[in-house]
Amino acid sequence: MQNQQRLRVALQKSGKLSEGSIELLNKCSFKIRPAKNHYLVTSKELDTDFLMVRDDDIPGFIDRGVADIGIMGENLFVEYNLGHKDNKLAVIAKLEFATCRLSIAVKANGDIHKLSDLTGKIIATSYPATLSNYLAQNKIEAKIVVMHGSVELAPKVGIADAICDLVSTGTTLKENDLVEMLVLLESEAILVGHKNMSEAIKAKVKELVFRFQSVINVRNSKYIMLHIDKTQLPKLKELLPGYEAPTILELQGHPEKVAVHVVSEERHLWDTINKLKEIGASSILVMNIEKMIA
Ligand code: PRT
Ligand code: ZN
Repeated sequence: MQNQQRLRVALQKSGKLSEGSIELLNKCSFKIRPAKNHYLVTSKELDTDFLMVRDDDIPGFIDRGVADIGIMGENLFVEYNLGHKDNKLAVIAKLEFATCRLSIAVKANGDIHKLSDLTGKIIATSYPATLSNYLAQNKIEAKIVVMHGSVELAPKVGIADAICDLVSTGTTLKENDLVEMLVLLESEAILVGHKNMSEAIKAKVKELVFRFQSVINVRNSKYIMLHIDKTQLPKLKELLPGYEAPTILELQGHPEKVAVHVVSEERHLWDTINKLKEIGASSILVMNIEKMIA
């Protein structure tokens, strides 16, 4: 695609979003190799400039028109929206990585067990707007202490009675003798853009989203090839609900058998393979899929 205006994409330079963002873009042919002191990475693909910044700066970059689009956590998007009325941000696509949740957690053996117990307590968080909005909606009056990192430490050192922070596996909470009490929001990486883009930039973003979707659609799928007796085909279709009808090919010298190619969800892969063996499938090959264009 040839057009004059460069596409400016803000990415997290280093952190929980950067690896997933770069992996996704590289699968879409961008060939990004971030280096320590490189804050601007250029690509010939769609004539793109990548601005490598802290995630906290990404919404502001897009809002002020310094970047056209950017990848951020939904949690940050929500926080920015609440703190910046009339901003110019719009969600373009969900990217299905960096999933986590913003939760309130309390001391494992403490006296806070339910939302109403937070009345009059102190809660430490890096998400003050989201938390205060949630407390107001639930008519809870509590004090919010803003911290920009190590939030899990706050109850231990007596700064707060509870925390409101991101949780993924829950290991950090456990290590700090905290338990998750309630979830404020579920989050994943999202592609966000400026509400008013030129037609040239819109066309590039459309192409980028198409490429992202081709990768995301098959992220949890495998391409399975196997040999099987023709009489077992009805059972096989039950075991491998593919996106499309499976490809069935004759096997030379074995008129009773066929080769089957199918795209299938990875979720229960080993379980499925065992069931395939039970109905006599052989030469089972399982392959990764990079992209699938519908
Ligand atoms: O330096 P910079 O400002 O760019 O990075 P940062 O340190 O502010 O952010 P970073 O990289 O920690 O997170 C960026 C985004 O990744 C977040 O805004 C979320 O959208 C997403 N994300 C996904 C997470 C997590 N999972 C996550 N687990 N962000 C943070 N965490 C932290 C959490 O704060 C807690 O300290 O990991 C810890 C909990 O993890 P578990 O697995 O022990 O539960
Ligand atoms: Zn940050």
